[in-house]
Amino acid sequence: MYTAIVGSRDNTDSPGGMTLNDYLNSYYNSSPGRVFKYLSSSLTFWDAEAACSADNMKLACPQNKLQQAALGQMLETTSWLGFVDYYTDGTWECADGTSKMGWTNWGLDQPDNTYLEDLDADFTVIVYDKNSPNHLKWEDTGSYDFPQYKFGAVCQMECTVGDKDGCIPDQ
Ligand SMILES: [Ca+2]
Ligand SMILES: [Ca+2]
Repeated sequence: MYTAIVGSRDNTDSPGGMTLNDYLNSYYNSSPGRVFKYLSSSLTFWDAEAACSADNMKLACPQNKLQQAALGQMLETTSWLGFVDYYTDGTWECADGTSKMGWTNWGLDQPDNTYLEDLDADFTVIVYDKNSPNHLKWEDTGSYDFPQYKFGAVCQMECTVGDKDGCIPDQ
């Protein structure tokens, strides 16, 4: 699926004698990236973290539109992502400590920091609901202290593009 996205780029000449496609491929092939895996089970945030860990993965923190598009092709249910703001309310970062939230894909009126009326929302899901304006967008939900919501999960593993199938560049 990813190959098709890259393959659709223009194949015009670029300086240095390489085609643009060759240049992009050589660049991507040494780039850090992420490979993703979708878990359809109904899990609390903590159980989702544990399920990813069992596969030597972490909850996913997509960094750009390419990675987001890959998630969109995998999902069948609303799913936990790895973005949390339980360290500092309003400051979103990846729960594994490796990356901040740079590029964002928040849904309409999100994040609204609301969970069960009076609790801060500490976690993030990617919505899967074709009837919602937030379909495949992010929402904040769930609480560090009072976990009860259950969703699917998206796990990620760091990788080098070119070394692993399905490895999507972070840039
Ligand atoms: Ca919050
Ligand atoms: Ca929310």
